[in-house]
Amino acid sequence: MLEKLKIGVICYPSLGGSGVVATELGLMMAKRGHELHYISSSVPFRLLGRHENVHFHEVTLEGYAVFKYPPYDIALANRIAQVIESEQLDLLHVHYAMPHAVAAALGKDMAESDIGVITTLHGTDVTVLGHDEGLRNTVQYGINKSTIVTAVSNSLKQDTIELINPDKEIRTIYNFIDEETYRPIEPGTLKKELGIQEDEKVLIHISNFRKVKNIPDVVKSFQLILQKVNAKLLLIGEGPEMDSIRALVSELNLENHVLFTGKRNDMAELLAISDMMFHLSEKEAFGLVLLEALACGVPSVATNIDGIPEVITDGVNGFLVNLGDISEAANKAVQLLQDEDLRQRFIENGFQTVEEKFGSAKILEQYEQLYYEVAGKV
Ligand code: GMT
Repeated sequence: MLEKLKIGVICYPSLGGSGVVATELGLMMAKRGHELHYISSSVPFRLLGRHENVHFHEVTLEGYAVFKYPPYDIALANRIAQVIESEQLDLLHVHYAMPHAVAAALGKDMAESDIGVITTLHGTDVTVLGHDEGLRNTVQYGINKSTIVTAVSNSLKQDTIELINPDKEIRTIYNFIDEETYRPIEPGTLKKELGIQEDEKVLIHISNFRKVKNIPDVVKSFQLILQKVNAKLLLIGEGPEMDSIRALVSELNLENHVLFTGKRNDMAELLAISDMMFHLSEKEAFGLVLLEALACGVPSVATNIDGIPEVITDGVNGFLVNLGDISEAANKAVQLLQDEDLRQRFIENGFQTVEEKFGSAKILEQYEQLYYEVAGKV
């Protein structure tokens, strides 16, 4: 039997995609008997509560008048060094290059350790920060200092090679689905609770409301859809663009048709009442919510950019549209919402996609192999 590993995980604790992947992956590894040590500023959301084989090491930082910007990255490196030594870790798995890959390199150096570091790139750490002259070299440094680098899609792998020019090979390991959480369930009473009529179709958009999510196009396209389909648009999440989206909804007189719910934890329930996911991002390395929707039986209309076509195949398990073409997006949405046979076909094909490409067992095995490789225990 293979030895159980002690794995240090560095990730953002918030609800963003990279944090979700880091925690779900860690929890599944813990169930396989490995010992997981999360190092972060607060307990990652999904780790709240007790989980066997999972430990949390908080990064603390005292305020000090001299600091204009408290040096979180340095405090993180300091904590990484401590945990490498105190827990005798076998490897580090870092999610999102900035600042985590750099902090891991520094922490490893401080601990005078030869521990292996896996860095998983998630998207904007390359596709946005890679364009920032003030950070590009640092992203490159973090990647080059890692032992193994993975990207969540082939598209992100290609973008990293072109934008960062790393001296490391990059391997693609797709994101996966936690089948216990994301599965079709009975709709229940949520539709009624949200004030949605039985005969109204439901379109859902879930994101962190950042500019890259291009939510104005979702709202403008929805206005066109309303000319043909009686529907409500659910906007789930929070983020910097929230105020401008609310203003746009009001300017277009769509208040009675658009529901802002804020952040929610009941994703499977929300997806159970949804007929279609609407996701018109201008950058998207993978699109974890599109995969979650497929697993819950909700087909998407999404933009044909970056890693999205690796999850959604146009005309098979959803529709892909050109970025910025809101009438094409509306036409495809109307087609999907008015043709239940087509929608059912997409749903069935979606289940097949999830099982064949993104099942947790398959992806976990790929990560576990990497863990043994990097820990020198193959
Ligand atoms: O932009 C976000 O939605 C958050 C970001 C993150 O790192 O938390 O998401 C990225 O990682 C997700 C998980 O791998 C991917 O599913 C998202 O596509 C990716 N976001 C972008 O590329 C914009």
